[in-house]
Amino acid sequence: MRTQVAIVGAGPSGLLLGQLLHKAGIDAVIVERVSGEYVLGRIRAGILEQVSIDLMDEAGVGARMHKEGLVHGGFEMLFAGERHRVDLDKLTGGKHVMVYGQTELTRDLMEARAAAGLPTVYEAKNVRVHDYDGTQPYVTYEKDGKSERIDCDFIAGCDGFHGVCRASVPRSAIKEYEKVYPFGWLGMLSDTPPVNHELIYVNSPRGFALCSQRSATRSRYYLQVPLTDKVEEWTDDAFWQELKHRLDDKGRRDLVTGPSLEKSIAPLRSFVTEPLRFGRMFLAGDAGHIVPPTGAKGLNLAATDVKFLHDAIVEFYKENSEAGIDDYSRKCLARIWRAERFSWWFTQLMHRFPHDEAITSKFQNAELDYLMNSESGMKTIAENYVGLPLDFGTASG
Ligand code: RFL
Ligand code: PHB
Repeated sequence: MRTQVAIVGAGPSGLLLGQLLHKAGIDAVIVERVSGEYVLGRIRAGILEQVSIDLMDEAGVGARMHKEGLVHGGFEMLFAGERHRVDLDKLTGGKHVMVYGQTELTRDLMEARAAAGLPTVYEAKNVRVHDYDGTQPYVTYEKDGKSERIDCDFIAGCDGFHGVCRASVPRSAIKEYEKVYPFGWLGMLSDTPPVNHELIYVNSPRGFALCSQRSATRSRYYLQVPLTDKVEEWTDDAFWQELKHRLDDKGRRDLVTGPSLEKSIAPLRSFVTEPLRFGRMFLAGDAGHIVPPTGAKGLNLAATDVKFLHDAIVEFYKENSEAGIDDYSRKCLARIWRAERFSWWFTQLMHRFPHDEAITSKFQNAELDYLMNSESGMKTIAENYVGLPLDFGTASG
């Protein structure tokens, strides 16, 4: 088989890239390790920044998102027993975010791809990338016991943190920066109305909690838990009890409990790979970087990588120029490091770390108190949360 771009991974990055390239008249084949149903079963992100909303529109798959997505012009921060609202709309001159689950976004992209008859190989085993240092890279895999090969001009590594693309790069050609946090997030999805019409980020003496949602009838909650906890040990009742402990009186009154649809524990990590381009192979999304989910940045960063990669590939084919390709890493990394910083900062501000001294939570509360009572402090949180502009700071490098 021959194509222009071989995309490894059919998560949000791979599917969005495939759709944008298709719109630009560029062929791509996607190879994915697991089944489509498995991909859709992963409950992950919930918050889209404007750049991601715009890209879904550009890819021609935004209709359901605009119908069902919930526009949020603010969120709440609960600490020292009190709530404070971050008015995104007012603090950023009218910007907002949208609650639309990663599952739904992925489904929209998958359906558009299937409707356009574009090739995706699901359950491809033993995927390998070859010769990306030259001009004739190729991807091999096994499917139904047969070995297959895709010849291409470019390889897009959209295969997530545990993917094969980054792992195939010689260690001498890559630098990885990593911080692993000493706790995880236990997430629970339930068909119950959300406790609040906006998200609530909670810093409590018992640890962080997040009250999020997917719709007016579906809630998504998270609890900070020790890494040693096992998800099977957390009954639904235990989850609701612990969430109530971490909420305020109003939250305890308003919380509607019910059976869980899904529960899982995710570790938290900050991770960045430099560079993101290796000859004719590019890393995009979680394949190149991970943020702790506190800042809701992972999916949005993936979407911006994909935008920059799409623009660079289009420039290559339509204008016969490699300038975009050459600049891919630099452009992505400038944005990535800003989001990494925000996500790390917001994580350390909102969580309880295992060996913290009593004074640390006092520092956290003092910082939160300062931020909530300062116009510039509030603006800092708001402008990072809605997402910094794509060209932020590029003039000065
Ligand atoms: P994905 O989604 O991991 O998809 C990669 C795909 O590649 C496949 N793959 C392979 N395919 C072929 N061959 C191989 N050898 C392969 N190895 C892997 C995998 O099966 C998979 O289908 O990466 P992608 O597309 O870059 O998307 C990134 C996002 O999934 C991720 O950044 C977000 O989910 C992060 N995230 C959040 N981001 C936000 O922007 N807002 C949020 O509110 C938000 N909340 C979250 C999150 C992540 C969470 N977890 C579970 C870490 C909440 C949580 C709890
Ligand atoms: C979610 O709804 O899954 C979600 C929302 C905000 C975050 C992280 C996760 O910061």
